[in-house]
Amino acid sequence: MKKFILISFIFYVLTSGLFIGLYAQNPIIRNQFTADPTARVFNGKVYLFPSHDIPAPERFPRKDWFCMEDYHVFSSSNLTEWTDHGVIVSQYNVNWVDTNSFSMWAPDCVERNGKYYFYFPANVNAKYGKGFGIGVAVADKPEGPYVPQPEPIKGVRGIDPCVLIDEDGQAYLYYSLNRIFVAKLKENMLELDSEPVVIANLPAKGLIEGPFVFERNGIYYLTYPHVENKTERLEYAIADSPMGPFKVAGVIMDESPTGCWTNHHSIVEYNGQWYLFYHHNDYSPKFDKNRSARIDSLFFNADGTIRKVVPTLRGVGLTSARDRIEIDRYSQISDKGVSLAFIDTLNTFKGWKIRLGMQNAWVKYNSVDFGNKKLKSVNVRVFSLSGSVLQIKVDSADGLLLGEVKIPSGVEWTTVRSRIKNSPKGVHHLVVILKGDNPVEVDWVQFGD
Ligand code: FUB
Repeated sequence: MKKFILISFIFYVLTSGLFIGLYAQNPIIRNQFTADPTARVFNGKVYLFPSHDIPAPERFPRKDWFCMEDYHVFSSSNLTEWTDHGVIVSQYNVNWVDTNSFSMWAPDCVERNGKYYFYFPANVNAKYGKGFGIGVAVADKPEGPYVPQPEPIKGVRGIDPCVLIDEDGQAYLYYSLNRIFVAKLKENMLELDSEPVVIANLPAKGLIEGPFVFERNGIYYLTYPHVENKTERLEYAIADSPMGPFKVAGVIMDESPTGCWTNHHSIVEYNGQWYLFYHHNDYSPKFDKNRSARIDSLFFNADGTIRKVVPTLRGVGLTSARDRIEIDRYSQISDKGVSLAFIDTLNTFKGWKIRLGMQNAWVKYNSVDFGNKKLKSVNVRVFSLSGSVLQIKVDSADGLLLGEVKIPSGVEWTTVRSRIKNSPKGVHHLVVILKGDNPVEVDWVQFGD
C-alpha cells in the first residue's frame, strides 16, 4: 500500500508539471533557462515570473537571437526551494501573437482586488500590424490559470512591461522601446488612462529596455539596464512621484565580467530583506541569449541610495547540512589552486565541479545550517585519479576541524562516506581544504547521521 501511495505521488508530481527543487545557490532554477526574472510577493510567498529562453527550434531562423515561446511561474517561501507551477501563457494561446516570432520577452505580474494581472510583450501578428505589443492575462491565483485578453493593450508599442500600483491606488505602466515610457492604467488594469510619455533626464544612449519601478519610504526608484560601456549594467534614478521628474542616482550592478550582454532585473523586499533578482548566462557561457535567474541581497544606505550589488555564485538563503551542498557555488576560494568546470560540457544543467589542485587550496561555502542534532558523518562526491585527503572545517581554513576524508584513487566519480569527530550546532560556513598531495574534484558535500 505504502509503495502504491509513493508511486502515485511520484506519478502526480511528474504529470502535474510540478517540479520541486532544493536549490539555494545561483542560478536558482536548474533545469531550464529563466531570463528577465520579475519577483513579486503575493500571500507571503515570492513568485518568480521570468521569461523562458529555449534553444531555437528548426523553424525559427534566427539562431543567434532570443527565442521564447512561453512563460512558467515559480514560487518559494524561503528563496531556496522553488516550485515550478508550469506554463502559464504560451504564444500558441494568445490570439494576437505572431506564433513564428518566439518573442515572449520580459514579463511582470501585479495583484489588484484579488485578481492577478500578468503583463507580457510579444510580436503582434499581421492583424495587429508590426512590432511588439504588450498583452495582459488575468488569473484568480498567482500560479494561474491565466486567461489572456483577446487584444494587446491599445496605444502601446514596446517591450518589458512593469506595473506599479501607487499608495493612492493609481496604477502606472512602464515599458521600453529604446527609451522608457510611462502611462497611467485604468482601474480595470487592462487599458491606458493617459497617453504614454517618455521619461526624461535618463541616459540618452544605451538605454534600451528593462525598466523596473518600486517605491520605498516615499522615494520612487526607476531601475533599468544601461550600456555605459560594452554591455548592460544596472542603474537607477529616483523621484518623488511615479511619473518623475527622475534624477539619475547610480549603479546597482556592474556589467558582466564575462560578457553576457543583457542584464534584466527586479527588486523586492521579502521578510525584511531586499533582494535583487537578475540574470546571467551561467548554463550557456558561449551563447548569451540563454540566461538563468539569480538572486543576491540588496542594501540601502541611510539616505535611500542603493549600495552596489556584487554578483555571487552562492546566492542567498541557508543550506541545510543534510542537503547536498554544491560547494562549486562557493562564497570564497583560496588565492591559488582552485578551478571550476562543468561536470558535463554537453549537458551543462548537470552543474559544476570544483577542482582543488594544490595542497592547502580551499573553498568556502557560507551559511550552512547544521541544526541542533549531532551529525556523525559526511559524504563527499569526488573524483581523484591518484587519491588524496580532504579536511572538512567550519568558518575558516583555520576553523574547527569536523573530520578528514580519505579519497581513494579511481577513474570514476565516487561517493565517500567518513565519520566526523566534531559536529557544530547552528549556522556556520563550510570550508573544504585539500590536505593530500594529489588533486581532487568535488561535486557536493552532505552531512548525515
Ligand atoms: O529577454 C529578451 C529581452 O532581453 C528582454 O525583454 C530584455 O530586457 C533583455 O533581457
